[in-house]
Amino acid sequence: MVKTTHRVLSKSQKTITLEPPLNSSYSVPVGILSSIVLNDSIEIVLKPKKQQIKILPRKNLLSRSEKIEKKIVANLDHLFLVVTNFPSFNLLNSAKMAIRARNENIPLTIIMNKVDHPNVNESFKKKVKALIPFSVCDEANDNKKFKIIQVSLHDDTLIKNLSSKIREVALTSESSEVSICLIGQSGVGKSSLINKLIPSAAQKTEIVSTRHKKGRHTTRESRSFEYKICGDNKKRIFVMDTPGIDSFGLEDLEYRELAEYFSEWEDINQQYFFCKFKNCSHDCEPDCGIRRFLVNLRNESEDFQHISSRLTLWKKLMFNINKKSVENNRS
Ligand SMILES: Nc1nc2c(ncn2[C@@H]2O[C@H](COP(=O)(O)OP(=O)(O)O)[C@@H](O)[C@H]2O)c(=O)[nH]1
Ligand SMILES: [Mg+2]
Ligand SMILES: [Zn+2]
Repeated sequence: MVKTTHRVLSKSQKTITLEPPLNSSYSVPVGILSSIVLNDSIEIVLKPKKQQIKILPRKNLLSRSEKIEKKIVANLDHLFLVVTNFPSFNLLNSAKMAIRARNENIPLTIIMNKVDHPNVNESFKKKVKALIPFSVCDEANDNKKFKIIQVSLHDDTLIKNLSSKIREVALTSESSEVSICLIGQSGVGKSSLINKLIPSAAQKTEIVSTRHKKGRHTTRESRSFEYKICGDNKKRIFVMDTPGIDSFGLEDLEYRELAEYFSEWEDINQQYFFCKFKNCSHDCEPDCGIRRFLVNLRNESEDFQHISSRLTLWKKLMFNINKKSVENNRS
């Protein structure tokens, strides 16, 4: 009996590729293939006449929707949510991705791409800020936790912002193997950014697109690429490309999960004004601390704009949550 463990580097309809050995293609019975996701750790046990495949316990799992299970990737150390305004930005969907990451305890960084493009203007940048919790104490450390990194494929200095972030994630991680995944709407530039950072990834994309005679670089399958940083041979970094995610369900979102993403409400309640009602929706209830806090900020201030856009986003998301969970939380 031989027992080996492997990382899933890519997954298509019929096969997965694994490492080690690097990029070995592997045919897997359909039954188990559907449960395997990118970056899973799997164990293969070879017995004299048969083989057994087992998915090892996952650290976390990012999926599109809870109801119709659409798993994207597992075992992440960090998630890069790539956003841009060409194609146009979808705040609600992006927020849903951020919430899902938070639920799975995956640290998130927002990568604002295509800053060279005229659509990526100040008003768009303000919109994106709604994804970031308002920091009540506004300490430098707090901002670091949830940073927006501006990049452009066509600007090497800005690309460095991205590579330094990857480096930072890798070097601050305790594990020797670090997994980072790029997600976002299609066309935001995920594949282009990975190709830029990892030249061997670019080659693969080219081969695929020539074979299928397609001009577009459409990523249908999820893939993982090893990113080498100079001066460190001990850390292994895997950067993952995923197909564009244009809709992200959160049908089963619980009130508690939403409240965690909008942690500033609780901070404001504790430090400034109190909402009269527990689980206030900060919408039309009397004596709402958040609305009072907002009134106290000056209209034109950046904080005012930030809180207002967070509040608008919160209200939109409240429509999406499992109504029962609000009741449960109230009792
Ligand atoms: N202007 C501009 N275009 C970009 C940038 N990054 C990517 N693109 C273009 O955006 C299009 C979609 O990129 P792609 O990597 O396929 O997006 P994906 O669907 O997220 O993988 C391609 O035509 C890229 O050349 C950028 O920083 N600036
Ligand atoms: Mg792509
Ligand atoms: Zn309130």
